[in-house]
Amino acid sequence: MSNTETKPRTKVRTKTERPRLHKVILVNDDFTPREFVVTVLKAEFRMTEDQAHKVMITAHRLGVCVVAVFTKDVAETKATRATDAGRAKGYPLLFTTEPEE
Ligand code: TYC
Repeated sequence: MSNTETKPRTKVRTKTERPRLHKVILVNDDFTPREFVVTVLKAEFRMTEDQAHKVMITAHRLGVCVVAVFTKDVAETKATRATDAGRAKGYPLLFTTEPEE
């Protein structure tokens, strides 16, 4: 009988990788009122009036603005909820997500 059998060994990982974060991106449009965008940013992303206004005006001027980063699930849920808040009022307001590099 052989005594040389070895137990399967799980690979030792010295480093624990963090889950990749995902950006929530606010997209500009020509129809959603500025004040409504600010209201949604405050409600869904817990921003102050000042922070929300800066993000809104950046998207308005440049076309898009990164709102915040979260884990994939949280980013997608927040982007969907914020987009739905606009849709409920008939606005084409859009929040998208993308993985961070
Ligand atoms: N451009 C819109 C307006 O002039 C305001 C706006 C800003 C809409 C940012 C969407 O992501 C947005 N009423």
